[in-house]
Amino acid sequence: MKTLALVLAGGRGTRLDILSEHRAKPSVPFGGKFRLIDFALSNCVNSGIYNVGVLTQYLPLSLNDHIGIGKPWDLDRRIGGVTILQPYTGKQGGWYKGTAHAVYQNLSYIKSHNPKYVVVLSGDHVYKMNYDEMISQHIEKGADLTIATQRVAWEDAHQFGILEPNDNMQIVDFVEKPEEPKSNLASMGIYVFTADILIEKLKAFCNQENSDFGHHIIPEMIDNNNVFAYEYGGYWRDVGTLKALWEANLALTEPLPELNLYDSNWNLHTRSEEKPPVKFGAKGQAIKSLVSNGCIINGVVENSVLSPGVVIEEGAVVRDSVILNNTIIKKDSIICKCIIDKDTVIGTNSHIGFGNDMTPNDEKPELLENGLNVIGKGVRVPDNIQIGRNCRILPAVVEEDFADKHIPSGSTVRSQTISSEEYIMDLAR
Ligand code: ADQ
Ligand code: ADP
Repeated sequence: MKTLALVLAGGRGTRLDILSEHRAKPSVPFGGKFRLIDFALSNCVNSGIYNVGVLTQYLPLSLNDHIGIGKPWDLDRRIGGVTILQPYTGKQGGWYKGTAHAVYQNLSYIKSHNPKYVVVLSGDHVYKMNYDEMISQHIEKGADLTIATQRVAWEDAHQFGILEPNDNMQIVDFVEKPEEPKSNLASMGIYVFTADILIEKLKAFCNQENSDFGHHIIPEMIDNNNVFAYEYGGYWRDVGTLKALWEANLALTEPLPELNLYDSNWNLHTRSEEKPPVKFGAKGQAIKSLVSNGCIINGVVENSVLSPGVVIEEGAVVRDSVILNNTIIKKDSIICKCIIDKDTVIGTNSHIGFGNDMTPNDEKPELLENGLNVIGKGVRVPDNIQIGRNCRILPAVVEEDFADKHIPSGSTVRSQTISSEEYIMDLAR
């Protein structure tokens, strides 16, 4: 039985705001040392699937760099292994439009593997899953397409493909992102296709650049083929919003989180940088937190997730926050409920997440209304600044907005990014 996995990694992830502005959503960091795509790739190898194509599109630089030749996932193989599939720009090609169109553009890659089954996955979901069990059900039911499903909260149901199976789990109805959902059984965007049928369907849709699985292929197949639901009861999150990303990260600090990263039967592989061990100073402490390699902790960290190379200086306090690689929190600063992107420096004696004013963000009220602040990559926040809640601090060429020492809740401000020389000097201090 030969299975090929195709990981859709081209999404823009607009609701992750500045975190996905310079990187594709699948390469957004997660859980300290990982990136979102590590889940799909690790699930593949943990399910025994060693032929994996990753379809990229939007800002693939950090994704390409991360995946490389696939060594951390044991996918660096002479035959098979991982292949990064960029959109063609040739005569018939162009940028991928819909998801099915993206797969269609790689028909020759699919055919070259001559698979019996094709598993189509999203590169930006957080979950552990053994695809083998789903493929077994697919074979057992004589399915042409099997869709993994999970119950979601009713208020979120409109964001998903919603389906209805009969008693035999055959899907009789499917609506992509319905305005008024009739059920809360959602498609997880994980599909097992019988390869011949997938190829036949893709060819039939070749003229539609916007063709995607949810809007076109699935409804058509429900009318004309055997499409079954596979019920998945385990942990699964589409961390599509800043709030969902923050919550899923912080959930990892619980004593027994739903997602166990320490399960030796299911290893989550990633490309790790060589960094020295975490170092705690005389007054350094971390409570209920994940602290990655290369961090230096001289202040206090509580209920937070720190990526590699983060420095917390003496007197600084970090609470309920996600801090990405190589960020420096300088002396006596207080950080509450923030997501801070990589290579950022927070000046001395500044307070981010100040007070209880919950005014939603002026530019993105729907994204920041629960008190969370987000700070972009490479931003330098000066000393002695107070920043309220629901604020966005964006990287900018020219520092504009820190004339005032107090940034009220709900603001969007721009701050100069630090130059690499300045940053290295900071590190050396
Ligand atoms: P969405 O995730 O909203 O819903 P879509 O935007 O089509 O659907 O993205 C699916 C995946 O493909 C994402 O991982 C995205 O990053 C990637 N992607 C999108 N366009 C791409 C392109 N042109 N090239 C490469 N990759 C691309 C889907 C289903 C729903 C289901 C949810 C579950 O359509 O039915 O409920 O997933 O999260
Ligand atoms: P991310 O913020 O997603 O982690 P990285 O810092 O890993 O991105 O960068 C991804 C890739 O992009 C690396 O190969 C890095 O060298 C390259 N890169 C990052 N910033 C720049 C830049 N300003 N110009 C050119 N290449 C860059």
